[in-house]
Amino acid sequence: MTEMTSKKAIELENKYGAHNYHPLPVVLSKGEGAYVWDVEGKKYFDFLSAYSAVNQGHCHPKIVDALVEQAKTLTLTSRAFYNDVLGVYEKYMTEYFGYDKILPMNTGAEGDETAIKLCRKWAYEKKGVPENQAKIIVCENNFHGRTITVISMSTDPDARKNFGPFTPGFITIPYNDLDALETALEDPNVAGFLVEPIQGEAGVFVPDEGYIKKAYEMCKAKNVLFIADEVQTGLARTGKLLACDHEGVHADILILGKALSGGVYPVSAVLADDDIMLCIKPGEHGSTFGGNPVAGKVAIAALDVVKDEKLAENAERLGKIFRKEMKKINSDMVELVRGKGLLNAIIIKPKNGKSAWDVCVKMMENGLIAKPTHDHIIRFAPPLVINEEQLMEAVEIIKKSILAFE
Ligand code: IF1
Repeated sequence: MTEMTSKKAIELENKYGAHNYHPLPVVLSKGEGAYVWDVEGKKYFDFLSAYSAVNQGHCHPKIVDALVEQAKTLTLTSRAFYNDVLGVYEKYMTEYFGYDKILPMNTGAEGDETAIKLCRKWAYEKKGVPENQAKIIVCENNFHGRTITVISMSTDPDARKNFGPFTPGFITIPYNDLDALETALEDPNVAGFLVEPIQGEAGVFVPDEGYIKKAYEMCKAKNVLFIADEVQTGLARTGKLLACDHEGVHADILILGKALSGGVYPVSAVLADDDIMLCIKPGEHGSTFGGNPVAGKVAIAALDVVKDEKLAENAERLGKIFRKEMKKINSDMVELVRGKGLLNAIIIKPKNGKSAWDVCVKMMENGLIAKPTHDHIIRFAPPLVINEEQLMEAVEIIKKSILAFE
């Protein structure tokens, strides 16, 4: 095979792949820890972490070893039969997060879909909501995935345009607005409140202190399920194991994904206690790959790493340093810095026609990759294994890149 080049790789994708993304013009071919390398061998800090899927760092040896070992032994049985990994994985997960049961799936969107089905089932069979009348409250500017029902909850025109008709049964309220939640909770047919503890895609929108706790309490008072989508904020990203842990909230339904596998395999999970989880009976939900032996072994290794390497503590400590350094940048392009742990973002005010995209291209040239969201926001989310020395080196690259536009 002739030598692969970045140019050739981009041409191949343009010619043979759907155009459903607009990637930064960098072609990656190797990853290790906080670093990735492009086809030509140039090294970069990865400050996106595949949208928080590689919290444990690229190709973590312990997780890759678990993948390889199980892949050589038994990859998939389907759930038509038992296997010797799933029960062990389920016990590990329920003890790790403090729930009676787990429903294993593959992608984050499948996790959200599963949570919606569980919530509706519980509403009809336990809360007594009339058939087909269950409603779930969601927030404006949410991101929960790309399936038809999930985009039915979205307020983003790009996510919805010409994909209708949409799934009914969702009430949309402003994020971080307890009065709006209180009003929406007056509807007796409300079954659940599905919320991101921090809105990632919206631009790392951190709600007011106490919002999640108060929202949880208001839901409990109305016998409404509090459903936390921690696909992006979970697994140490915000400085605690779960973002809900910052406020001591134990969601009725917890949705995990992304870093549940350390980025080596699609693994997602929904956790709940028996009174909710046992509403789904045999044959009422499932997935070919959900809970497969490889996923189980990979997830156990990925969660061991989170605990053994104290990733939450590292994210908490280095996140504070990162935000302090970002606020020191002497440029009016930096309008705002916000985040929690190592999930951060800066709002870029365009200058001389230069935007967040131009800053990202400049950072790429300087050895750090990140991507804008919603035009003017740059999300910074390095792998949580990054150390202080690496972080400070990355901070210098970010500063230099922004000041290049002065
Ligand atoms: C893309 C965004 C982030 C998520 C939350 C569920 C899912 C996601 C909170 C669905 C997935 C990914 C999807 C990915 C880019 C990325 C993303 F920009 F799309 F919105 F992170 F912010 N809940 N987010 O963030 O999980 O089905 O993808 O496994 O679509 O390009 P998934």
